[in-house]
Amino acid sequence: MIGQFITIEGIEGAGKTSCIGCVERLLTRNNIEYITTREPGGTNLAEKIRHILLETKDEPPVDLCELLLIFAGRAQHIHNVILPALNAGIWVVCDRFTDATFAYQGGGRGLKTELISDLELITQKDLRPNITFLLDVEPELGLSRAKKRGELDRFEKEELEFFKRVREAYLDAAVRNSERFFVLDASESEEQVARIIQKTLLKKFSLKNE
Ligand code: Z5A
Repeated sequence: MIGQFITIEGIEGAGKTSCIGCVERLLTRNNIEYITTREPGGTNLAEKIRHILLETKDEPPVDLCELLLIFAGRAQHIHNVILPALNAGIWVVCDRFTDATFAYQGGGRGLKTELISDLELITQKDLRPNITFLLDVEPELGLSRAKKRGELDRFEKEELEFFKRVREAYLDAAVRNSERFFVLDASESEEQVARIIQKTLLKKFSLKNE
């Protein structure tokens, strides 16, 4: 595997979208071939699963069904998009990956970590991100940013306590996987967050900033 696998994580409204833009600009300046993708989603089939997951009007999936749908989409995404890119030397920038499952389905929903770890191993084997940016923000602030965008999806309608558990699970994961996690204070300005991300990538991958 030659390409690098970069993931961006955080609760709603943490600022993942602008963070991805700053990663893309740095890779472009360094003439690095990359793709940007997201989870849930990333392929036609996985985007259909995403729609089911975020849908609010239809029958809501029970927690185990939600978890299995997420890994079903992930299997498709890894096989059809992520691994072919990495194996071809193309970098992959992914808006959320399995750390989100540990945070939302583990921390938020309360599903067992061992169950998620087993599915992770079955679905990914040894595939893990090379670097993960966790945009950490108080749920109150993140949700207030997200709410300004209009209609809320099924996750965004959860109680504040749910997002507090998600945040704690993310921070725990960052401690357990400190070799690849970079935690950023996402209550800072978008410019400041972008500066730190670029600085981290420049150092980790010996890139140029010109
Ligand atoms: N999910 C799951 O449960 N399990 C899994 O395994 C996976 C996902 C992979 C969809 O994800 C849902 O799937 C997600 C968890 C679940 N829950 N929800 N909802 P998603 O990533 O597609 O959706 P999202 O989390 O809702 O994304 P988001 O709200 O778009 O977050 P964001 O990308 O971090 O926010 P943003 O669009 O960059 O920023 C939101 C607004 O805040 C925007 O107006 C910005 O201009 C503003 N903003 C951003 N940063 C700043 C700063 N620093 N200062 C001021 N204003 C800012």
